Amino acid sequence: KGYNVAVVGATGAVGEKMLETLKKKNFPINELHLLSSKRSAGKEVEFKGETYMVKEATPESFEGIQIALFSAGGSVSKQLAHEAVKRGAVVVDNTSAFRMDPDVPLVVPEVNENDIEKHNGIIANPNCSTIQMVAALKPIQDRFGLSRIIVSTYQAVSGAGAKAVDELQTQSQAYLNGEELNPEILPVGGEKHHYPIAFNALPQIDVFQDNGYTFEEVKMINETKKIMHDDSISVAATCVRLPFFSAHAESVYIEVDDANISVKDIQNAIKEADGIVLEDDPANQVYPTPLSAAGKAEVFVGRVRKDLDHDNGFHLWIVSDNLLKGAAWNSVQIAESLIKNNWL
Ligand code: 11C
Repeated sequence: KGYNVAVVGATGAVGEKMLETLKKKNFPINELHLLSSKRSAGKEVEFKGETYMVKEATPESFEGIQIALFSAGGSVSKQLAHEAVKRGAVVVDNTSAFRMDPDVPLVVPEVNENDIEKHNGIIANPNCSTIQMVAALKPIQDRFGLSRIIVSTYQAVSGAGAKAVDELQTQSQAYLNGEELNPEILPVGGEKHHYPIAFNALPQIDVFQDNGYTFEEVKMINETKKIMHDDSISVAATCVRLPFFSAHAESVYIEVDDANISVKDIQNAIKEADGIVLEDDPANQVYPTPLSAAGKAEVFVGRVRKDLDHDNGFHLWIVSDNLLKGAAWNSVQIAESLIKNNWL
């Protein structure tokens, strides 16, 4: 049996990965509808050997759709997700439009799959940098308790969209040719000031909030508490954009409740968790990197160390493909769970 599936934002970077993931997982599809904003409508996209015309998403596009995967930006989701639900679809939304809405489950299946059951038509997919962190920390929280997280991110340019990817490419070539860099996109498209990303590090992802944190940092803080069902965990984040294309890396300091546990205990918890791969062997220089994780669906963890001053403190290095587990793969996992558990 197949389902009528709509992919909204089918021509975008995440949309492309959605289609790749649906194909890879052999998702049961009856009809596939590829939708986009007006700007990208009319493009042709191939899926499993067939060519599909991308159509402009309108409220009527969702007649007869059972599952709608949205990744066309927050404004499209705000405009059309409820229209899709009204017409009987369940929406998995990859934008930040509804994530903190108490009526909308925010889900990483390895962490809080059962929250999906409570949906009222919309399920939110968290921010990419949040997803990989909570997926890796959940087995630790379950076994040893978790009271504090301090994270610094090393994020790929693909998280900022196709134009940022082009900007890194063009600037890298210009830099090596000794030409002017002319930054126009990063750190944030709509902001007044732009800085070069090539051979640089930008400590701003998304816009600044009144408290001095960027919106990316605020997302990591708030989403983590919601997904892990614990408002009492202290979370602090510093999010940084670096000049590579795919997969986000994170240096994470955690404090667990149990001060008697060892690095081995943490490693074993990670090793036994679904979807998480331990790559941690300093003697043989084994640890994950953005290049080694790109294109893969798992979350990779290495460099597990005990803090030298705090018995309950540990450091970890967490890497995952931001467009796969951080976006498309997680969304399709949610859709699979809806089907498997009869929660549609
Ligand atoms: C980035 N994390 O790397 C962002 C992209 O809320 O889904 C994803 C934004 C989001 O710039």
